[in-house]
Amino acid sequence: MTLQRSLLDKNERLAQQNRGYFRAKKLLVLNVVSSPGSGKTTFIRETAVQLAARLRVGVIVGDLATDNDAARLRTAGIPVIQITTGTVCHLDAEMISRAAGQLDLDHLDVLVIENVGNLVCPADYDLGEDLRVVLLSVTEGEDKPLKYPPMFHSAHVAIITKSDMAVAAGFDRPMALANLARASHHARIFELSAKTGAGMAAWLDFLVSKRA
Ligand SMILES: Nc1nc2c(ncn2[C@@H]2O[C@H](COP(=O)(O)OP(=O)(O)O)[C@@H](O)[C@H]2O)c(=O)[nH]1
Ligand SMILES: [Mg+2]
Repeated sequence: MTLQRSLLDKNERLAQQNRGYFRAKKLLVLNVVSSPGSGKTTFIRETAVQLAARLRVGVIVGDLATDNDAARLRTAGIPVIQITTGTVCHLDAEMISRAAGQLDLDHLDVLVIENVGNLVCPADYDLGEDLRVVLLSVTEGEDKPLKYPPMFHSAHVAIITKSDMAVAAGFDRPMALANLARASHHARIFELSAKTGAGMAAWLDFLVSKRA
């Protein structure tokens, strides 16, 4: 067995442990993945803030370096743990297990994990989430789903973000939707702007129904 294979097998075991633990705590767990800068932190912050009256949301955020994202989320009153991975380009199930132990999970309904920004490494690592959520911003090119098939194929939800910038970016919406239909054919698709709030209501209602 190759080293890579045994690492992935170990991750899979730990991910299943996480999943069992999170289920027992009645937590809905999201693993949010995308290219750097497509809007993960902003989207997670708006999701948590706008859900606050209905569900309590905590966040684990991963980056190679800095705790900037955790600081941004904390100022919005969101319980958050930052993981810095150094050179590692993804989060793994063991990191999540350790970070989750630092959150008061008994007082949360939803745990959102912001993965390290890239569309390659995180695809192979189950974290024990219920839903893998991939973001595609209107500024990054409609063909990303075709270029990164494992990530888009494994997603349960695909979200077109920064819809407020679609015209300025010359976003080809029919093309993006066609590409998502090919690469993420079983995924639920939402289109929204975390900045203006357009489209957020449908996403929030979806989360509430999933948690129930
Ligand atoms: N216009 C617009 N800008 C956004 C939106 N969401 C995020 N941004 C901006 O995109 C940049 C990167 O966002 P960030 O949340 O840090 O992305 P991350 O690297 O994926 O976590 C920041 O300048 C955000 O203000 C959006 O819905 N509309
Ligand atoms: Mg971020």
